[in-house]
Amino acid sequence: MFNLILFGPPGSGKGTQSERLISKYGLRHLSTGDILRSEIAGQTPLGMAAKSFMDKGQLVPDEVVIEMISSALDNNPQANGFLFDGFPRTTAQAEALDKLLTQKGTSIAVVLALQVSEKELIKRLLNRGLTSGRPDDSNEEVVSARITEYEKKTAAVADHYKKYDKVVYIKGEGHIDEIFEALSKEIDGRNAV
Ligand code: B4P
Repeated sequence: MFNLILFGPPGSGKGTQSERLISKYGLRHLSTGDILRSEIAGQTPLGMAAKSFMDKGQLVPDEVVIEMISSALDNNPQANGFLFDGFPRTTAQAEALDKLLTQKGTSIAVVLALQVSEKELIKRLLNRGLTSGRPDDSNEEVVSARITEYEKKTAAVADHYKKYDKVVYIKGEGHIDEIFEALSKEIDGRNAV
């Protein structure tokens, strides 16, 4: 099994690059943002609870997303690997993920961390907000709140995996194809998929 975390601040290109990586490497894509948005669209109790946090640019509580990932892992016993996109977002989520993977006899192979300046992040998210209809992309205050949440709670996830020497930084600005090539090179270099 090859398990990869695509890491980075909101708007760094995680969703964009994930789509390409899963089609190249046949990994199972687990995006907590996508799962939450589909719960909201289905107006489930979980979705309604998550919406109030997401609309303000805040993280959804750990226990909710950990439970979602735990079910997703159980529901995909045949996967030859997972690409985690937007998860883990706190140290508690990272510790829970490590534990879940250990129980399945596997672990995270690498954390690919996209680096993008704050100015570019804000530009991309507000730009996506013009067409996506995502309430969290449409308001500069909410976009800034998401970046603050990232700095306060999510940046520490990289420190967690640095302890195990698993973090590789990739420049996330420039042409989407070039960034994809840089990410692919890291995966190919690990000869894993
Ligand atoms: P996510 O759905 O994970 O969204 P994101 O981080 O904002 O976006 P992403 O990074 O994937 O977007 P991308 O750059 O691809 O999270 C949304 C919310 O859900 C969170 O705020 C939180 O409330 C909640 N949530 C999700 N997971 C959670 C968790 N684990 N715990 C708690 N809460 C959680 O795209 C951005 C734009 O940039 C696009 O328009 C794209 O086209 C553009 N772009 C991408 N690459 C580019 C490039 N190289 N050049 C120019 N533009 C580019």
